[in-house]
Amino acid sequence: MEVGVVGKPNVGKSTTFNALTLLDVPMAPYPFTTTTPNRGVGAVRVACPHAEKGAPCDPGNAKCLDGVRWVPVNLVDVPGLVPGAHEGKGLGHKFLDDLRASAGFLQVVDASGATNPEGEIVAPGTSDPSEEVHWLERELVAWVTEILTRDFAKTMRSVELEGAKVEEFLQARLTGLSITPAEVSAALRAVPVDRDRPSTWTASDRARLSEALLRASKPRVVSANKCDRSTPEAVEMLSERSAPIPVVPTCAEAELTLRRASRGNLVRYRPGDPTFEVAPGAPLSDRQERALAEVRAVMKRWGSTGVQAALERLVFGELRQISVFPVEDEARWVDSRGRRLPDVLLVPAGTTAHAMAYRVHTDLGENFIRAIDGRTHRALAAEHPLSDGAVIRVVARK
Ligand SMILES: Nc1nc2c(ncn2[C@@H]2O[C@H](COP(=O)(O)OP(=O)(O)OP(=O)(O)O)[C@@H](O)[C@H]2O)c(=O)[nH]1
Ligand SMILES: [Mg+2]
Repeated sequence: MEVGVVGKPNVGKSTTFNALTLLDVPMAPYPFTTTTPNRGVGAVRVACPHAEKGAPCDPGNAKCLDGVRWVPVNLVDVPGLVPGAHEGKGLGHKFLDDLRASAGFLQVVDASGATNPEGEIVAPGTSDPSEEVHWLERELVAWVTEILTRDFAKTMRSVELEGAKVEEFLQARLTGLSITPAEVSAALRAVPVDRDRPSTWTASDRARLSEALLRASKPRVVSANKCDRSTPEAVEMLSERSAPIPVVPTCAEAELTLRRASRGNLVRYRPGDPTFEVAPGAPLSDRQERALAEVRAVMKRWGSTGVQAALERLVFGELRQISVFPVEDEARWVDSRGRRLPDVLLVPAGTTAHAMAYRVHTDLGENFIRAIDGRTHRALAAEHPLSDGAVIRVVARK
């Protein structure tokens, strides 16, 4: 799974990305610090069921800390977008193509209102961050529209002449954007267009279709960043004005400070925790002490730094991912090499046993006979939807 970190310049996208990945890409208090996309790996938390077996797990793809598995999620940090990017403003929107594979977006905004639409610093409270949420939508719609309608009139005339289905044509064109055939069909149902005569679709028909596609297939969560310089009232107003897009207050700078200090063994902190502890005897400089005191104040005020929560809100809340643990022995929950609960998969809620088998391996999907629930030891039919945290053995033809 991949998540794109997007937004206008200078809001803290790279700081968020660095905090989530512990990489070290450039961050600076001016616009267009990032000029090419950065890629890295963050993680989301799911409960590890190893305690139910009274024995430790042997993680392969997701480390386990105190019963919590950290499941990798790919992240892309792109250059800042400005209003009019689709017409070439700022750095334009070419790099949006680097977000094709993203399942959803974490939009970072400046909740302190201290950067203008171009990312230049202005007096706090001058800029309304909800405007960023709305114009980013327009830029994203313009991006999808452009992909959707490349050579549209010509292509659509030939689709009509050949008597082909517009639905299939659009599905083929949009798979590159990680939009599923089902999402294309749903968007075509939601927007009243004449499916038999796509060459007659107006520009506004196409834009409405793009908007429906985007809403259904690329959900967004807003990270109300720089909350250390904002107020609960301002974040509340942003939430109201951004609805139905969820808003999570964040302080990326604090999260980055904590993750780095934790890596250096100066503090004990697990991302997402409401607080942290200074490690006994940690050799903190005065500067570090002051920085940590500020972080503590932010966490006290907002409950946590919010960064891990924002990512998880997107992955679990908006993208509706659940965890499943494939095993090869349903009694001991081990794989063929005796490793207990080696892997965790994130799959969309509603994923069937058969679809999960395909996710593990194409062969397993093709030769699927049935699945076995590791808790009840009951057989599950191919179309059985899996529950969150399920431990599953797939029985396949050899
Ligand atoms: N006060 C405060 N400043 C922050 C926070 N997060 C980031 N910043 C600062 O905001 C500035 C911009 O951060 P970046 O991460 O470079 O922003 P960006 O969105 O990647 O910017 P571009 O790459 O130019 O689009 C830097 O000076 C950061 O230190 C935060 O939570 N609070
Ligand atoms: Mg950046």
